[in-house]
Amino acid sequence: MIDRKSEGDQIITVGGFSGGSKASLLSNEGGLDSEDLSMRKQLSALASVTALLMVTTALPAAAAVPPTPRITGTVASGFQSPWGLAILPDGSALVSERDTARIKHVTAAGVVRQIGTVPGVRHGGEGGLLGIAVAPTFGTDRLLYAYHTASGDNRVVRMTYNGTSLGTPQTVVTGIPRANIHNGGRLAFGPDGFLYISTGDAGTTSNAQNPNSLGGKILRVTPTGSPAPGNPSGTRVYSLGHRNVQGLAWDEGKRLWASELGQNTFDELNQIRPGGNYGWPTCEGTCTDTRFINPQATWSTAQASPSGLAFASNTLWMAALRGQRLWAIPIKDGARDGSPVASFTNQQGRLRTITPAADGSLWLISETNGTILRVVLG
Ligand SMILES: [Ca+2]
Repeated sequence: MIDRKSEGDQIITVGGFSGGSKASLLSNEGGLDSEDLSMRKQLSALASVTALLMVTTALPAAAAVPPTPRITGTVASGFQSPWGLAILPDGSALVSERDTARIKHVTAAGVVRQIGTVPGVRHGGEGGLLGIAVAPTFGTDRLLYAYHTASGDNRVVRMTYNGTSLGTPQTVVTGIPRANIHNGGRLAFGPDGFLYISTGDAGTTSNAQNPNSLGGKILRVTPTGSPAPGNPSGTRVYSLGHRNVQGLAWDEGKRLWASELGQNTFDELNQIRPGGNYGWPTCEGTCTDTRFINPQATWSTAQASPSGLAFASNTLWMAALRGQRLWAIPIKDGARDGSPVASFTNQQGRLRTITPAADGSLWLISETNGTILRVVLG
């Protein structure tokens, strides 16, 4: 079957719960007839119950409850297909627009100004200008990194931002598989100073297990794009067996977490270990194959279809596209520490990105509304 479940752009309501933390029945977005659909629902229900029992029994006795997020205002609006959000040292931010290839500057007070267009971007489907990241050395080198779809691949480029405009891009990593779907696209510098890149399988599921493909991976590279020292295989690959990772965040113990879009059944939140194999395409969600690392949490694709991820207050905050909600997942010592809690369900449209801002709040992008919202915890 051709997989048309990508970021949940097609919505078919066939059941499922509207909220809460339990895995539930889910829709698929292919062209199955009702009989197939019914069978699939039953199978999915069985799988969901099994997965729920597995994760529930693994929880500690005194599970944490995450703080309650509140939207206290709109930082800025008027964006078209906003995707990436990077905070500059002065507390202002840069925003990338997927479809237009534009990058905009947003002051802490919310004043928006276009600073340039990234050349060579080829928007189509889920591809285009995706994640951006400010170099940890920005104060001296003024470098901005961007992940984008080009004519023949997905790639990472870097360019200067001198406070007024963008310089000419240099390539950092090329040859990441591209397609209309599953382009990955998140960029983040880790606490180790290296650049982490989330990729997708680009619709070719075998990419995820192929060590020679950059698709279906989390990559870890130096600021110039070479394999980072200490990578598990000496290549750029840091972890493999991913379908489409679009969220990266580190917790207080400098452990990496990633959100991943599932196919028809389970989206995933994973704690990422170097060299870890996360199972795709053999496994979607939790399974019993000991070669693979199971997710810390799963959701139906109707409840999540997750993109951006951020860490604050012992909690991971996961922006959901099709789910149109913000998930809070309490974590402790590298594991989930309670049930995920949903907020803002169906109130702000598709949520693309969430990032800790300089003012202590979280800035949350609504793709649907073209806005950045200010979220305060507690
Ligand atoms: Ca997996």
